[in-house]
Amino acid sequence: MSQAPTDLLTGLLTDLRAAIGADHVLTEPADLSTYGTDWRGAFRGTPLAVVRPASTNEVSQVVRLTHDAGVAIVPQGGNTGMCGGAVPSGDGDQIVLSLGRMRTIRDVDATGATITVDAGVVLVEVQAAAATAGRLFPLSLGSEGSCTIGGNIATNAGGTAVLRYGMMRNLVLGLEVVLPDGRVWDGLRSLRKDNTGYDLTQLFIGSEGTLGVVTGAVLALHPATPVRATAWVALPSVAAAADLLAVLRDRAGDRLSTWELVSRPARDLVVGQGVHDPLPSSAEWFGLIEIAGPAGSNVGDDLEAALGDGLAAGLVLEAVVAGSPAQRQGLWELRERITEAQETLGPTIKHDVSVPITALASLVSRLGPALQTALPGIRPIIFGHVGDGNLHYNLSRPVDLPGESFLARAADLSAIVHDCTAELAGSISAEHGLGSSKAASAAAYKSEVEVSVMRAVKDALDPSGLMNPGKVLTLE
Ligand code: FAD
Ligand code: 2HG
Ligand code: ZN
Repeated sequence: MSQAPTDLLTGLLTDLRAAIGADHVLTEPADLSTYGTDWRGAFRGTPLAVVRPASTNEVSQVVRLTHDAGVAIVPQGGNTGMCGGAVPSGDGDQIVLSLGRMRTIRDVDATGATITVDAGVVLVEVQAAAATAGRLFPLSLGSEGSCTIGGNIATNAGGTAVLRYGMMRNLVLGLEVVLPDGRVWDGLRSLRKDNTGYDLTQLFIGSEGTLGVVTGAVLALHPATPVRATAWVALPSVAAAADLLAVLRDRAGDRLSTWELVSRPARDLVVGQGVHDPLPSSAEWFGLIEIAGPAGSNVGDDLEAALGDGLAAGLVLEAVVAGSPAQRQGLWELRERITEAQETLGPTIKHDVSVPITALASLVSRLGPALQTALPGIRPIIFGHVGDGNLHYNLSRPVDLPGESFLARAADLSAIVHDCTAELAGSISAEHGLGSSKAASAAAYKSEVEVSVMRAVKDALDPSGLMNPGKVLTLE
């Protein structure tokens, strides 16, 4: 429900229309509902308005006007986030600032191996521009057709190539940011080395829109890897998946780009929805391996040797290797379709945890019985980036339990997952961030010292608390 705008808010909307054009200040209920709801419908808010500036200068004007009016801003990219970070509160008093009109690729430098883009450019467009220049932008996510570079930066996104290239923070060289008072920080440097004090670029990465609005970025490109060898394997256990990482690395070195884990219920779910299963094994665990290299490289030999070692050591039960691009695509679908497939089981209680790789098996073996005891019939759909020690331990309701009753149990079920993760020296958010849904939990698992330093940083940059309030840090 929308609040009746006061004179101040009416004046603000008039000023915003003058700054960026009336067509780009949205107040129709249908627009407010679209921008106020995340892609799953799991988080719903009510924006006061949605603003769609087209340039850094316009973003700066918008932020200055809202700051002066004391109105909070919620930056939004593709709205594909998992934790409600881009969704405003339900009070009708926050403005969603969409970067959707900032879609320019400003520069591609194949020699310097950089690309400079607006924050609203969609990830797949950056990948394509890099490929056209004979380079690779390696960030790879299931949402790459809709998520934006600004969102990837704000969440420090991970994905399926982290074990080779690192997370988004390893791929960003420089940033342009509109600060909470409207000033523009131009840090669009393409330097590989720059030790001139505190690293502001890294500070903004992963800050989920709570310290400023990212408007542009210089990203690092990598050599293209057109030759790929891809396998789908059946595994005896999670411990074997962790051990196989060392075998894969021994054979492929840094050419190993993907090592993903899929549980049997997750595999069965996507296969049940029509994805071809080339390995109808009754194993409990499966994995997707990809090794990639430049033209002329023998990644196929590396993969074959690694699979041979894995089979001999009992770490792999069976394997199938893609023989064509279409088959490769089919294997990737077994992994990438899980998120969407799980939504058909009712509401999902998501967990994005990481532990040291050697503790993965322990995490899984402890959580299974604990969750079944807490809620008999609960259906864990487990998958993730095993090479990074990162599992998505997602929960679906027992078949006979209504979705709402299941969601009412979210706090105690998540506490089981998060407590166990913490006992194993892990993190309760490996790659999705905290948003609004995990801010309180994160504070509970961090030391007072760490939380107070984070608050000090927030207060220094955003003393009025108007930049995405209630995300990352709880409201006090
Ligand atoms: P949004 O959802 O719009 O926003 C996310 C956060 O960033 C919010 O806090 C928002 O306020 C802030 N923000 C957005 N743009 C800006 C900006 N320009 N300046 C400042 N703050 C901003 N994530 C992974 O890490 N790994 C995965 O493998 C992965 N796979 C996914 C698969 C699917 C099918 C889906 C739906 C999501 C997946 N995600 C994954 C989550 C999500 O796609 C990423 O978090 C992505 O980085 C979010 O980008 P976005 O543009 O959609 O951001
Ligand atoms: C993935 O790895 C994403 O596919 C999505 O991070 C995870 O659905 C999820 O929880
Ligand atoms: Zn993931």
